[in-house]
Amino acid sequence: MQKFIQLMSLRRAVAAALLFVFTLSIPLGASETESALADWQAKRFGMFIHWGPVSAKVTEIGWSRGAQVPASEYDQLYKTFDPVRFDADEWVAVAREAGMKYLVITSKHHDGFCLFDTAYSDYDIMGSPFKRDILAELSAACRSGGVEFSVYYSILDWYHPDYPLDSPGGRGKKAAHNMARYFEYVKNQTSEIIEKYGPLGLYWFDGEWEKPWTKEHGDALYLFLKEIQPSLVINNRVGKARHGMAGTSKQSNLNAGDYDTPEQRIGGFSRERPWETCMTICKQWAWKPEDRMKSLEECLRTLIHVVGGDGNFLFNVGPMPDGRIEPRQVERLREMGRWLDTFGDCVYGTRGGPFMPGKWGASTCKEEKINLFVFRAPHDAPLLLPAIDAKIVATKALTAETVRVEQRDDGILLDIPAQNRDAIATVIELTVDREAFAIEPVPVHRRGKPIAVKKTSASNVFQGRKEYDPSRAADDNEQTRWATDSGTKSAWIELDLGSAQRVSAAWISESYAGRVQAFTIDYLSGDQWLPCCKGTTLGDDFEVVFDAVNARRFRLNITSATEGPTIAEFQLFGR
Ligand code: H79
Repeated sequence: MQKFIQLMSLRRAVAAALLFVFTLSIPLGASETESALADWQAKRFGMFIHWGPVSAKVTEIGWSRGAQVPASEYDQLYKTFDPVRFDADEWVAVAREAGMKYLVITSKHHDGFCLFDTAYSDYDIMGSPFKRDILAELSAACRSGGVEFSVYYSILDWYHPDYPLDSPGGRGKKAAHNMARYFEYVKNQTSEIIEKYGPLGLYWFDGEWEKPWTKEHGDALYLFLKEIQPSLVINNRVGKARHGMAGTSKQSNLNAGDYDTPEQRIGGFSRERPWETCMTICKQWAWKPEDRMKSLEECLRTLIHVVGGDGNFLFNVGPMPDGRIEPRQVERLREMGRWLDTFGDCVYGTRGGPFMPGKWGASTCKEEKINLFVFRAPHDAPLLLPAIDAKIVATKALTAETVRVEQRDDGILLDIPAQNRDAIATVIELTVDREAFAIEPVPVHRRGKPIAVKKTSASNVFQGRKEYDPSRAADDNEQTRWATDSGTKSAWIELDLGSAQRVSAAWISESYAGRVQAFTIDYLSGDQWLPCCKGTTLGDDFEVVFDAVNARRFRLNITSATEGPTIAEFQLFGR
């Protein structure tokens, strides 16, 4: 025991020394990490796979334990898990056909079940009737199929007796737990995975937010794994620095892994810190029959928006209990791949910008080329992109035949005739007179800048929470929103411009498109609210031009909604 303690403290001292070196001078393996990060960023598009015995219950992986499925039943599911149609080469072929360059599979999700043959637990695939090591077969298939193999690992573990929290969802507590011993289990398994199936591209951690995991655990695990494989790329969920589902990292915490992880949402434009949006192709992470599947337009525009924001896109499928990826999902992925066959050069190995992504579209760049992906131009006018500090020397329309591009002092005018607008994205290549990545990134307003707002107010704010207050609809950021309490059927949001201004157009983006059923845009004249526009549905891209009014206060007055309305942007324009 004495020896054990000495050993532990020695280890801790070494870890502390390493941590000191890591945080205050040259990061451990900095060059390997940097080049591995750059290689991974160039891949841009990957496949996420959430799978396990729970697929038989068609409920959500990890979270349904102790909720929709009693824990005692959940924990026995592996005894009948027999995915006889599992074919690793087939999965890898689907990823490749989709244009995905890497793959991340759940080695162990929150439910604790191990999809691989582990020496440290019997709750694994070798205890199932299937008895085939999924990770061994998949990593081999990836290597021969030219797709980089990576692993997801849940830090929290509702099943393991040493991990303090239990299902449902961590609300239960285990009687006899031992976090120090559990930490050894994590180290044993994560190193076992590298040794057996590595080298890995990424270590994709998750479930770090619960109390038992500390920043110290995160730092120690990060250093431990980088020592085994210096080229590993580790996500920010190894530590305690993540801002919830937004996935960004708190700046105060030096060791926040190598990149940020927005979940089920598109991350904000960022070139400073690598990031990756993870998102499901349907609603669940695990398979569910007839789960609503995203349209091809949604899938591709999400990919384009992410890449245009300089992020990677990790797109999830949950294979079925028989081992196959659902055929309609395979078909959707192949459709994405066919688009990428044509436009892959504008995606892989590019960086986001210089025109920041939004409802209008997105842009990527490489060497002297800028690729524009236009989703929507104004209905009644050419699209005006802001001015950039470079001269356009050539333009080439990659989808439409005729697109007029005119570089003026106030910006770049793109005239895309209606019949030449592509259903997914009109792609236009600009060649500039310098390295495109060096051009300062600029936000895009299809009609020029909206009128500045001095103050906002609203009839209702979702749970009174600051992150949903009305200013979020006037911050020129489509990622944030004003929200109202669930069950709200009518509501208003007001923009106070500080002084009377000429207003003749508005742009509104509803976050959950389809809730608003009737509305007016009103302005205050004396002590009377008068309408300047009336309408029924809004959707995520409502644009209106009306007879100009001079006023200081404007309201979007929603008179009928199916559910609490929520608005990403409410912008006013003077021309
Ligand atoms: O594996 C998939 C999901 O099962 C898993 N992450 C993806 C990749 C997932 N775990 N939790 N969640 C999804 C949602 C949990 C959200 C919350 Fe929280 C946990 C809310 C409060 C605690 C995350 C951590 C957001 C704030 C803190």
